[in-house]
Amino acid sequence: MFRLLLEPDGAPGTVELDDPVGTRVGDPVREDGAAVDPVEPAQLRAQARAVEDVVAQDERDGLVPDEVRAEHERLREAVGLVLHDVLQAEPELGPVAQQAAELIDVRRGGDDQDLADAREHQRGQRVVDHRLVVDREELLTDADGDRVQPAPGAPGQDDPSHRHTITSHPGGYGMHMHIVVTGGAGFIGANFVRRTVATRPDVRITVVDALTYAANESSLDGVGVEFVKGSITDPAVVDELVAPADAVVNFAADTHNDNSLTDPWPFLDTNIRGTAVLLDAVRRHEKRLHHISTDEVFGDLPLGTPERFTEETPYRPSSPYSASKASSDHLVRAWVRSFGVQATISNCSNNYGPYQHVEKFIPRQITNILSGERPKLYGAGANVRDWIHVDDHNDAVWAILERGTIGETYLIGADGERSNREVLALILEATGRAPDDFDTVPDRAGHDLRYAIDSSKLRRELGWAPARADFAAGLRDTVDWYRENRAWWEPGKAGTEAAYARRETPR
Ligand code: NAD
Ligand code: TDX
Repeated sequence: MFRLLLEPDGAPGTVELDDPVGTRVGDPVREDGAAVDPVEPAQLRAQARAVEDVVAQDERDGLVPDEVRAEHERLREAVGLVLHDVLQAEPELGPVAQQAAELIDVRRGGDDQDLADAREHQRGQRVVDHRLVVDREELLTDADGDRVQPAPGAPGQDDPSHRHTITSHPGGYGMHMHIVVTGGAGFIGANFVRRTVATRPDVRITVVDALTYAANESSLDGVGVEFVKGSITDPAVVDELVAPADAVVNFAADTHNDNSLTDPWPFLDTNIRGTAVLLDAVRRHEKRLHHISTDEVFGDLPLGTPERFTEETPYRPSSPYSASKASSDHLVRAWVRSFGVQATISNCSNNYGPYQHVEKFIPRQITNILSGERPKLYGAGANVRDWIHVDDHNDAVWAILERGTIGETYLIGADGERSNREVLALILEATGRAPDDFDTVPDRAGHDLRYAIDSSKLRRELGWAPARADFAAGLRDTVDWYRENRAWWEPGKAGTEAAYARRETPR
């Protein structure tokens, strides 16, 4: 058991420890190693409150969960600074504060009035959606029966040497790592959250998502994570979320090339300014950032050559979308070099899998067929994309988070080059349609010809390899998922197709 002695402004004070832990600790020292004035602990002791008292007070005050967690973080930092190697004290602190947070979650229930109350309490317009803060056990019985088993020997599990290490250095996380996932209600982000929750029970996740048209809150149904509706362009929201976290994984972006040709401005705002706001926060709070980017920053490659993108390929983006993603990558590198921000970048090829918006190529064609419409191929369908299953992408993100070198970029790809015509042929086959049962529509302006990723650095240095490299099998699973989850995609389908019809109907 220990007792925290805090200075009134929340600065690290000191700690009293009972034996036997106490005998392992020398005199209290400050963060810089200097001895604490012996008079100070006595003064601090006079003002001190026990941890239980602090938590009980929080409960009485009805603090919203993030405020409790901020307090928890403050207490934890106070302990961590003084006692770098006796963090076994932390598990006692964690559950106490966590239980208080959960209690308050439960007490607040989930009706609209509670949400309105929560809004009043939130600084910076934060909205905590308590409907998503549910028992973590639920996630292990995935609604689809598609339970993902913990990977054997996954870092941070059953590894006593990591159990109590709390640090913002890669490879050193372990129990209680707390990550902020931006864009977690979108396609890749939601898959990342679901997979992380299912395979890494000791990682705590806070999702922040602006819930643009591209988001689908129901992608996180049954997943026990804190959900915050907010924009990465809002410094107050971002600052408050980053402060208590260990790391940020930035999936949030405006992502559809076709939309960026119609209206580029939201792309510049979220993808560029939003990334800058995140960088500013992780710099201030000295937190780890992993920035998710795309292979489209490299422009395109000629058809029919063996050439592939590498980490050294110069940037040559074609569309407003890819130019905004390229800008965001440059900002990350600048913050790493100029300010020592602890960041990594990954550039991935085209993802496919469940929970992808029906505006994107593969889900659009599948859901057209499932709605009795014909698939729509741009131009002659000769353009080549390098497909990767979303789970393989997200496993690579974890490899980089845990083992990546700060300041480095990693390309993620699964050697999945296929022309759009070839992909459509597989979809038609999987749905029992004739090979010619599709329409061709006017081509995309500035349409990139071919993307191809050389991911050998990631494989060599971090030991990652795609587990779902059989594209045809992954595509069949994806067709099945859309077939079985009509309620997920049907509400947005007609609106998406109406917008496409305006663009694709020759005038
Ligand atoms: P998506 O469009 O499905 O999801 C993006 C999410 O970000 C949405 O939930 C949206 O509401 C949210 N968002 C948008 N603006 C926001 C803001 N200002 N603040 C907070 N949240 C905001 O996109 P996706 O396909 O899941 O892509 C995720 C990331 O991966 C993006 O950065 C994208 O550039 C990158 N990427 C995607 C692919 C792909 O094939 N889909 C490939 C490589 C890289
Ligand atoms: O109806 C269609 N018909 C068609 O032929 C659509 C929607 C697309 N296409 C073609 C255009 C592309 O060559 O299919 C290919 C894939 O198109 P999208 O799904 O729009 O993806 P793409 O433009 O390649 O970009 C995707 O991969 C990289 C993501 O949307 C980006 O966010 C990611 O960065």
